[in-house]
Amino acid sequence: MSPISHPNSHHASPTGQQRTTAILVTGAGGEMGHGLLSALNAARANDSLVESDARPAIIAVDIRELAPEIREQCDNAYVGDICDHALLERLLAMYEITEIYHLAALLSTRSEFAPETAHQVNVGGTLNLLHLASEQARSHGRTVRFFFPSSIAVYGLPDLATKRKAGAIDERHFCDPHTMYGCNKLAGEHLGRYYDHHYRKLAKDRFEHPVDFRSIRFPGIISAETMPSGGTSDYGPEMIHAAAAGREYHCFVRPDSRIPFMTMPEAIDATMGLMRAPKENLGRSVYNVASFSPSAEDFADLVRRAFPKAVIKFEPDLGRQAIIDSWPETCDDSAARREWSWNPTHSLATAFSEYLLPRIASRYASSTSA
Ligand code: AKB
Repeated sequence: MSPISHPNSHHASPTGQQRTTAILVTGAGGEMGHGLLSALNAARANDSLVESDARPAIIAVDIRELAPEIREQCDNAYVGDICDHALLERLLAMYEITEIYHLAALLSTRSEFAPETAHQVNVGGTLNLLHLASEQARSHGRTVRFFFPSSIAVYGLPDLATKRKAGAIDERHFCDPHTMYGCNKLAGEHLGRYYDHHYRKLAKDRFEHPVDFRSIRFPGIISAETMPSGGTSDYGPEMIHAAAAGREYHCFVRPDSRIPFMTMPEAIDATMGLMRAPKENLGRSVYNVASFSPSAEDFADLVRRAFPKAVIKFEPDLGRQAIIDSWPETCDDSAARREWSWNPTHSLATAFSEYLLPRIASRYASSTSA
């Protein structure tokens, strides 16, 4: 798929003579892209972005055309596949990329229907981006800071009794994923650590630390603005959005199912917090973050209270239920709190009262009134 560049009027497209300093966001059109691009533009506006003497361009790559409200937050956008080497070579020629936010991935449920494709995209694509970063570092002589969104899917609890007994899991335990997506995310973490600390270990012309790799194992994420697709934690956001839109919701997990969640603004804050942290403060490459761990019934109770006409039926899908039962009830995020001052914004109650309900109501009010 050939890349299509849409240079914004206020940022000249790169000239052949020089390379524009840039921040690259892959999968920009996905669940996190919307919020992350807003945060990156805000950080650029107040010059808090490090590693560049000029204000960097923000460029995006996605397999589909970006929606207008996302496209307008980028200086250039390319429609293409992160597995397309020709596309990545062109980006290498046109830009001096100083940071990469690699959001492009197939999520856990979708990956179970096409596991080999998931591996190609989730691991092959990540390897391509890490290689791009290392080539960039060698060509402009500076380490490229690389954000990799990992997931609680890297954890694999063997059964419900162990899950309930384990409580809050830290980054070193139960890393035995039951899904291809979890295997892919764990592989991505290891590849990132390799490029950061061990890349081309025996090469005579070795460039030390081409990549400054940083990763967060995200829980389920709930956005008031976007709907996830293809995830197994999607029952949380799906339930709330269905009630707001006046649709009956058939929940694919049991009422007692419990995993960690956070709001999208918290996920973006965590991403920016880790990426802005001084490297010397970081004792690891991969971090847990946690906010609240409700049961599906807890969600349903709050949804029914907010939307009294909501119809929510629990009809567990045994396969998706088994995935949720293998994920932890909650995660120990003490390393993130200690090393880069991570701190969640919400409890489940304030996530509803202060973020989800006000924002979702206006979203569906405007769409129903349109
Ligand atoms: C999924 O459900 O696959 C993702 C995740 C928890 O990483 N939202």
